[in-house]
Amino acid sequence: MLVKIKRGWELPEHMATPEDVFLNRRQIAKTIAAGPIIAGAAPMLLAGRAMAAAPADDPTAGMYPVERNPKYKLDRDITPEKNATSYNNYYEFGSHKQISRAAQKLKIRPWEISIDGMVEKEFKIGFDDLLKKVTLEERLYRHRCVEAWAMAVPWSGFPMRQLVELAKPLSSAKYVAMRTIAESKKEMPGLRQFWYPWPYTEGLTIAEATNELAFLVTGIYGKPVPRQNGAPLRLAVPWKYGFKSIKSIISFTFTDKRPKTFWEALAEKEYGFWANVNPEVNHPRWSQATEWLLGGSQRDRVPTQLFNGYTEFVADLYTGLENEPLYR
Ligand SMILES: Nc1nc2c(c(=O)[nH]1)N[C@H]1C(S)=C(S)[C@@H](COP(=O)(O)O)O[C@H]1N2
Ligand SMILES: [Mo]
Repeated sequence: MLVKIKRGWELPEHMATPEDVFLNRRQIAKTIAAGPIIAGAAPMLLAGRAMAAAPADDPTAGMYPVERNPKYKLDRDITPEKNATSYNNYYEFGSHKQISRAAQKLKIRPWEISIDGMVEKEFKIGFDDLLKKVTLEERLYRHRCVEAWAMAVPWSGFPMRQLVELAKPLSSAKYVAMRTIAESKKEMPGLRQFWYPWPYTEGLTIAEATNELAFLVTGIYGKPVPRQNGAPLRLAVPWKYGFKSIKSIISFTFTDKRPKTFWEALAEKEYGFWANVNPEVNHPRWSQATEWLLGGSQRDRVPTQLFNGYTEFVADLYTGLENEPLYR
């Protein structure tokens, strides 16, 4: 049934080459009958319509900026804030990139997070109470979308390991599954696209979740993370394709079964559980050898790196798993 649908989830195919991006943008503009037709260097033009990155109503605004952890270094400039906060993937608000305005409808308080499944004792915790139990820091991370665009941003947040420690998983738990809020079609019009397997879910092995790089994000550019980037709590796993970095998380479920993720449920031959970045393993429909940087031109390509440049941190997570499809 999904195979026949020529919308939403097929768009990444067209995003792969500059020519197709251009064509496809015109299609999108027509399809959604909204906004100007965006040509050429789309991200730069879009900058003019960028949303403010720090919602004035965010009760955590006073907590930022937090101290930068100097351990995580970039090999490229930080992406301009206006680009990272106005060119987004967040399908709950629409299957295109210009969702930042629509995302302002998301209600981010109260925000209750459920810790459940194979843990010593299941519990729920409000986001603001969770913040009192963790230590925030800033990290500069690269981000590589499976569609071949990339950015480099200063995230604020805390190591996911801290959340796993609070959760106290049983030793039999092997994975942690995460879920995005999907409560209101009014707030999230993308939920009306019934052919997607809502809610958006993702998962990691416990070993991945406790790797030092796995980071739970609460801020960006020294401010609370805005809704379009996944407020109030989203994941950043920079060695994996961007779709693993699930936004607006409401639950962490510990389990001994590998969770089926949103993109896997949609197109398992194209988007798998592991989704580690590898320039030598192409997507079935496009090359992963290079990427373009938000804020720049789609014609200026830079080489993609194995594990998005984070091999030293994560390579040992995958020994013994060589027969798994680790790179999609
Ligand atoms: N809930 C949810 N999380 C999501 C997505 C989404 O559509 N819904 N898109 C993913 C993809 S494909 C990418 S590349 C990143 C984009 O994050 P950004 O908009 O902050 O750059 O979010 C990921 N997390
Ligand atoms: Mo992505």
